[in-house]
Amino acid sequence: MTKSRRRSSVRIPLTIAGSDPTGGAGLEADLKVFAAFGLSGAAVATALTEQDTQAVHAVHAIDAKLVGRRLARLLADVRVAGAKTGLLASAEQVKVVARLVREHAIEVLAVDPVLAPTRGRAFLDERGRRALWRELLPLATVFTPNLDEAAALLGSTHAAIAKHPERACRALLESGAKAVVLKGGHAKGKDAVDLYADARRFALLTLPRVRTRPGGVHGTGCALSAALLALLIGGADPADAAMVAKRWVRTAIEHAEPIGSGRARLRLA
Ligand code: PXL
Repeated sequence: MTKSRRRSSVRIPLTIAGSDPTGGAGLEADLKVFAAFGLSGAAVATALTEQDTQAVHAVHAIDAKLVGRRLARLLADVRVAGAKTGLLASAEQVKVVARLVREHAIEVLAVDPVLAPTRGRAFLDERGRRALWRELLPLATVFTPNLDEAAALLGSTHAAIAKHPERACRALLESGAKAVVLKGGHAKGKDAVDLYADARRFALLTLPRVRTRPGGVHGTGCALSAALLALLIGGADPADAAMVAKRWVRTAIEHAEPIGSGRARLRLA
């Protein structure tokens, strides 16, 4: 019996990301963000994190072959409207995800280059970063590094990126990604400023800095890229989507709730 792929009109966003038991980041958070935008998502896990609200204590990568098989079976049957990647735990994982994104011609791809948690060991090593640059970023509709991630990808420093964010964006676009949102592109002052760039334009994404809860909040990066994906799937212009997603995450930060002894969890739903 041949299986015919469903041609459903339901728009399904896919997250390829790590699992966070606190529900504040990773695929658990992504699915909530999709739901908040009216979309019912699919998810393929790349790693099981041991974490609480204080820190990521350990990361257990899922075998890249298994990630590939789960993704391949899903994509052979279900047509997804777009995908985002979050935590990828090895060069092999990056490569298999890139191959399947290519083979299935996934046109909308948001890459959150999650290289390290705020507290805990790096998720992706140097080989993995090179694979991300060479294989996954050329397929990206948009990618969303913070200053540290941009510095790691460019072999530069946080300070140098912060000093010349436009130059950094141009260098980041050389990966082949269609657009970049450099988070914290202008880090100081009363405003939270990110920088959007694509081949034609730069846009400053400026909002008054929100007062976060003491101890900080967890999951903003995941929420931003999931919201971006949801908006891009809906056909939004990427620069507009970046600003709308940023505003949405700001509101989620304003309503963040403490759920444990450490960082507060964004209000995603
Ligand atoms: O915020 C980055 C991130 C992404 N994905 C998972 C995480 C974290 C940070 O802790 O645990 C699964």
